Amino acid sequence: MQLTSSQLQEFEHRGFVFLPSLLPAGLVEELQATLPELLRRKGPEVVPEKDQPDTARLVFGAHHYDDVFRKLSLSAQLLHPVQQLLRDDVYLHQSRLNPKYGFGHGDSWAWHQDYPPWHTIDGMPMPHCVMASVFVDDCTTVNSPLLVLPGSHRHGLLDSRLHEDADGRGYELHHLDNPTLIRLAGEHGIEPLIGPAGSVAFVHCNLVHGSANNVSPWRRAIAYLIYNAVSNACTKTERPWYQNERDFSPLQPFSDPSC
Ligand SMILES: O=C(O)CCC(=O)C(=O)O
Repeated sequence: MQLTSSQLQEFEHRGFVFLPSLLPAGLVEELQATLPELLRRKGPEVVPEKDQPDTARLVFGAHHYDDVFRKLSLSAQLLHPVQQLLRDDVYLHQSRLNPKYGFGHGDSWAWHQDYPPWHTIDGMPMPHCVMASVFVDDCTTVNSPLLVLPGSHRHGLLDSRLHEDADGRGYELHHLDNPTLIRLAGEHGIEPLIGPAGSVAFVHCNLVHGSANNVSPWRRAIAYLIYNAVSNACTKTERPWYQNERDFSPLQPFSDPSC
């Protein structure tokens, strides 16, 4: 799987490139089958929804302890485009699964960029990092899709403030203020990323994104795999292994031809 030159240009210009139904159906079925056990997992790598201790909001690091996620993280469908976009060998800085349950249990995500905590806490030198957003479930207009501001990555690192709950919930999230959101949304618009399970959006780490509370009856799980260029390896170790990978060895695609 190689991106075309127009897809590479699209990534430069819009900050993401969306590939519908990229993954083989078999791998998507395996991901869906392994999800319930992952979502029952207990430990510091599982962050619950606020005021819902038994509902996972985020499951970090599944590629370390789940075979299907490990296979996904090494699939050529993800690795080759990311290597092309970053023009380098890559390692996986972080993976996280956001199940985004229905019936209002999957809470919203305020507008933010992902790069600030990686830069300030993990010591990632440059925004030379791509988030492969893998649709584990169908993402539609009604089950709270990921919303992006196309082209917003070109503003670089924006002023944002750390959410007051961030420390207590095991991850760090910087929120954009409303005047900045109004300005950027006016300039770039807002797009939902929608498509069937197995679709993948390759997203620049400075692209502004967020999502609403999922009040539909349908779960909307997305696995985010954060690939960093080996030449851009992180320099700090304050956060644990499941948020800030210590092994910077270049990843090689899994040899199974079905992946
Ligand atoms: O999955 C979502 O709805 C948003 C997640 C998000 O913004 C993030 O994990 O940075």
